[in-house]
Amino acid sequence: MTFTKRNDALNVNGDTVNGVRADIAITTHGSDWYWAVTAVMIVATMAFMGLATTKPRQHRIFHYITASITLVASIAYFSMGSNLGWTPIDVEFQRSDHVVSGFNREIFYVRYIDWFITTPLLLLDLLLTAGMPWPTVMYVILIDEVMIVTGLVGALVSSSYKWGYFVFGCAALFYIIYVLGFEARKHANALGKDVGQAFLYCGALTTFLWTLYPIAWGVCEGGNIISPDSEAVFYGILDLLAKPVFGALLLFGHRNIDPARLGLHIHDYDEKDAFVSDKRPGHNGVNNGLTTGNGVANGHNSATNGHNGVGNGVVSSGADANTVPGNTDSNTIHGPSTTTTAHATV
Ligand code: RET
Repeated sequence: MTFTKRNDALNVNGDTVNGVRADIAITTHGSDWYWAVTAVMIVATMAFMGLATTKPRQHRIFHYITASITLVASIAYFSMGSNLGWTPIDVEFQRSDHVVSGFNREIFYVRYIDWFITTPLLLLDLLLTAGMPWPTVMYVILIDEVMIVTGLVGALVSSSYKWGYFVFGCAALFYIIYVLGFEARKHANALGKDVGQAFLYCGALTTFLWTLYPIAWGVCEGGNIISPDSEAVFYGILDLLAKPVFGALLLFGHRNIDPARLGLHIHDYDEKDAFVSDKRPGHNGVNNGLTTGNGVANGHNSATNGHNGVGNGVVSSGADANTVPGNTDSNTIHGPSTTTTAHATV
């Protein structure tokens, strides 16, 4: 039996969509490359999930977020490798260079669906690492969604008005970079040297890579300067660095950081319910699970106070805290004085 190497995607899923043929489209080389990236994304997802199983459940939050990012990307790249998830759009600039000559260009909208899901997760990875307060996390994510949607709409517009959307998207990116570079960096440093360093590496990589995306957009969907095959390579390399490489770096940075230090107090079934522990003091679990969910806001307290530990914020951040009197020893709360105050306040 002989095996022949064959990528049939372009034959099966042709270059005509809704009756319109895209004359500026990927070739089998582009499709092959997309398949290769799909494979890397799948392997990365399995690796991140495998690593997660080596940790107690309470310590897996960053593994889950990071694995979700590469999982979603695997499906987007599967679509693009299959020559699916695109629509033909009239180009604003008709070029004479044969690789980009024609009237319609394949615009892979599936890319933006991927980014719409994964860029908030990437930001969540970073902003949770920095222990940012949840309103900031939510707002930065909203601005990120604005950036992705403006990129998508701009890519689908044929006229020069596409650049209006592009400008909105770039403004959104500036804001995100500002928050990462200034506010979140300060927060991360306040949480300890190791947290500050993990954030610095991942934040710097993100800032650098994310500024290259609008450049790719400008020469692909925007300006129709480079071919769809080159587009595949340009965005593909960026996505590989921004997802699996970023993810590996982030998880490595987190290897010795307990999420509780970031205000992410998460409890598992083997820890006693804090309601029960309220009645039987001294029997609750390590993390007093009740504090779950207050995580992001907690980080805020600690970082702004400067001198308090992260965990302090937890007990002051909600009614939950009042169910754990007398259990301060088994809490992950650092800094007894604040703990006492917090109990008094709820
Ligand atoms: C667009 C065009 C509009 C202007 C700007 C853009 C930026 C996109 C970015 C995308 C990041 C994607 C990532 C994917 C992960 O794998 C939408 C291209 C500024 C920054 C990190």
